[in-house]
Amino acid sequence: MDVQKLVAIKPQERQIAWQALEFTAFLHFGMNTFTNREWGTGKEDPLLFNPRRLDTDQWCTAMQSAGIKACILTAKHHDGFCLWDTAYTDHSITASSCPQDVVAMLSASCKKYGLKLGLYLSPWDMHEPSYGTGHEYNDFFCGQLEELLTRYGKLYSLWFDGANGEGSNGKRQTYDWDRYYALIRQHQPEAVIASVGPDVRWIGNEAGATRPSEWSIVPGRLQDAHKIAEHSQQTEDAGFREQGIKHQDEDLGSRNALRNETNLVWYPAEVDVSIRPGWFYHPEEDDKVKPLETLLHFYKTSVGGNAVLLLNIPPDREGRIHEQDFQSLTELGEALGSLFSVNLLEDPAVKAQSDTEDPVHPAAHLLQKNDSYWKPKAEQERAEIEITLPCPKKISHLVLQEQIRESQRIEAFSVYTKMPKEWEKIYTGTTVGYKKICSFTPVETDGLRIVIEASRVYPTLRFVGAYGS
Ligand code: FUL
Repeated sequence: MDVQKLVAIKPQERQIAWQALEFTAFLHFGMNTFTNREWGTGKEDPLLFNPRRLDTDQWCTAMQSAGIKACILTAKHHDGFCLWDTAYTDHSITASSCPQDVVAMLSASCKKYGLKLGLYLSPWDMHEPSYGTGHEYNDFFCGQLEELLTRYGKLYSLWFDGANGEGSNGKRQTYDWDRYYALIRQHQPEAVIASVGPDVRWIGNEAGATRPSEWSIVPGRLQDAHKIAEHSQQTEDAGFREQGIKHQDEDLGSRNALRNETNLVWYPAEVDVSIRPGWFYHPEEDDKVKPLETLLHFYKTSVGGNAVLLLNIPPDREGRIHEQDFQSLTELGEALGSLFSVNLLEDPAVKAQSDTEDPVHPAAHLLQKNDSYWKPKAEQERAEIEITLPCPKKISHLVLQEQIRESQRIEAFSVYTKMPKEWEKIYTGTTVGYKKICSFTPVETDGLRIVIEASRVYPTLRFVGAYGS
């Protein structure tokens, strides 16, 4: 494998902007909320949709309490019921007991609260009679997509899931993915197309698990829509979510895994996982909202494991985020705030130096929170950085970020702390990518050494932060 070819693969601007959001939310809301199901039938009476206290501002406050920066709403799930006033079907909020355009309401709330909005539009549609006809359904789907792309302002993500229970009703639809993608590029060129799409890779499970070495440079064949669908949820049964974990073990991007691949792409991972057992709200799950430790673990392994976290928070039958979920989110926001708000290296007296630094990209750059970065002056796969603090501090987390504009390069690294007499290794890791959060037993020290043991051509680092607990 020509390693120069690997580092020539770089992200698109829209992928960089998406990755920087770090922590995002999924909002599964729709007919299933009122029928207590995960997958509907498409035959539901629209009048069943009846949120009496619908409050999308409250959704935004709940999300912000956890530090979430963007959200994706299920504008249409598999049952075909639409949360906006669409001209293409009567099966929508317009015929429901609450004829308010939920997409419009959420779009206004997101603007007010400074959150970005994305939309989930299920290709599989159990209600629409033209489903399974090929061209006719593709026209219908593109019509709906175009409404969403043109009416609700700027969208950051269009999310297509791969699920289908096709065969159960004898209908099989050939999706015109290229046409859907072209429509999105035409109307919302800055939005990413996620899951069954070319910009954002579904992590491959719904259990919140990230690979220990998550690569954003992977074989292009992973973008194949049919393959993604094969691995996706095949039945309504939520048990899938726990079983899906095995998919996480695959090595997608090491030099060895890529050695025979000819087509490589930048295809970063997104971790979609629910705060509750189901994707939709079920009253019997009120006492099964995931506790703080689980949510913190998801955050550290996904945001801190070169992925974006897409945490599902399903609004309830009132049309609000249930207090149980709200409380978990608030606790998470507080915990993240107390863990990561004070960077112990953000002090003019802290010094960073490296063995062989490029004068244009000195080690001092990695103490700054901007786009500048450090790299060695020559092509060298191994390099060291030493950071000196003016006095000992208690450190429990180290955050490393590569400059992903220059590709993903680091393959192995170790962190050492300066003990009174010698250096002691406290952490070993593999990939870094957009962000790596290293957690370890708190240690008191005034010196840190980051040793990049292996990288592709040469490493870069854009940011290093140290945090205490
Ligand atoms: C899956 C769907 O079948 C689930 O209902 C959920 O929307 C999940 C995010 O994607 O494919």
